[in-house]
Amino acid sequence: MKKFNEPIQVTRPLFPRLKDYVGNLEDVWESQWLSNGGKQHQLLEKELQAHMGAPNISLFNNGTIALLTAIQSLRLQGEVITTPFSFPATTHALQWNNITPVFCDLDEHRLTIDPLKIESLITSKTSAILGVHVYGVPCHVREIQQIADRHGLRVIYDAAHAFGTQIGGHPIASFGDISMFSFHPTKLFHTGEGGALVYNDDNLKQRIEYLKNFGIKNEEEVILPGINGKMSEVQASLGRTVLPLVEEERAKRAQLRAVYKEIFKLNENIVVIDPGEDVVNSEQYFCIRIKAKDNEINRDYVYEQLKTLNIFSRKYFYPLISSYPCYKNLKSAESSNLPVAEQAAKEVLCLPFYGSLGVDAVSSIAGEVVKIVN
Ligand code: T4K
Repeated sequence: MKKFNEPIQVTRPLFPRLKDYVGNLEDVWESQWLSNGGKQHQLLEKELQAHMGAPNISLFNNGTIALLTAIQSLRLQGEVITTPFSFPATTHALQWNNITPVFCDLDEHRLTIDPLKIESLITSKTSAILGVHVYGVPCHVREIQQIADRHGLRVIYDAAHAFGTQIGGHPIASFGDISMFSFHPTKLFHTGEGGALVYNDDNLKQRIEYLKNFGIKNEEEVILPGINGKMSEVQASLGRTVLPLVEEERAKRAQLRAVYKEIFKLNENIVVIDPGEDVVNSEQYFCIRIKAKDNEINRDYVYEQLKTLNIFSRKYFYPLISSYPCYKNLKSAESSNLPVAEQAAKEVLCLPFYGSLGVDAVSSIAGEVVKIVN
């Protein structure tokens, strides 16, 4: 076994050249304007709109506040059907809006919400479906929309991992009512911290813009109970320096994905989670499932063994959100209702995945994983 000299983390943010960022910051300093919809904010919004093929976009200070605002903007209430297999922010955003999350089990292959299990969870209180394109793998968007249309429900997607994902040539955010993107440093495209909502309905724009700015209409009128969701000029100008680097980074990651896949392809203990046919991959994470050979050689064993080699993989997303103390007493949180999610949470492992890691390091990490599981 070969130990890496330096710790290898699951991801590393894309860092533009400092002088390029400083160049953008000089404009900010000159403008003497640091927040509240300044020039950098306006420019980034336009650049992202073009890059993402977004009909409407609103920038935020992080993805979680963006999701809270999306839920407010659609006036959701009662119950929302969602996935237990995500980052805590997804469900917490419902709870902070006084909405009861109703956990739905997953599709075995995509690890996204299973459309065949949604309808039995709908009650007279259900107002929406909140799916997560986990690891950038798209939900079954067409089936979910059909269910929503049949029952008069809204659809929100947590697309935190799905910057650049496309289905059949359509940008991921063209599906559902609103999609939330995270621009945290661990994301392919980032603004240090940040996020965005992308949506088709032009009429939502004004309401979302009010909601993210305390509900202020003008100096004398506050018309909604809004929040502070504004992206600063410092964040926006960082985003403007990162954006031109994103496609090259995605291409490097695609190459690394191919290396991992080739090394794992004949191993029956390792299943690669892939986005499926006709999908452009966001290349946000590279995630596998470790099919335990016996009680000892399982995901946790692989995770620990990799650590001894200075390789820090992550168990995204273990534990399930439905097992958190704040949700575990909900009826839908019972393990017996979520067998696919329970099994996935025990098996998933995200391996180091970022462009500057390089092909040799990835070959070596993949080789070590194979040795551990064999
Ligand atoms: N929905 C979903 C599905 C999400 O995954 C997330 C966030 C959200 C909603 C909420 O969006 P935001 O409100 O965050 O915009 C990280 C991120 O903090 C979190 O944004 C992300 N999901 C989640 C999947 O990953 P942790 O607790 O794993 O972060 P941390 O600090 O352990 O970082 C992971 C690795 O990244 C480290 O091992 C090293 C590397 N790293 C991290 C940072 C921050 C760096 O190299 N440099 C850095 O600056 O949550």
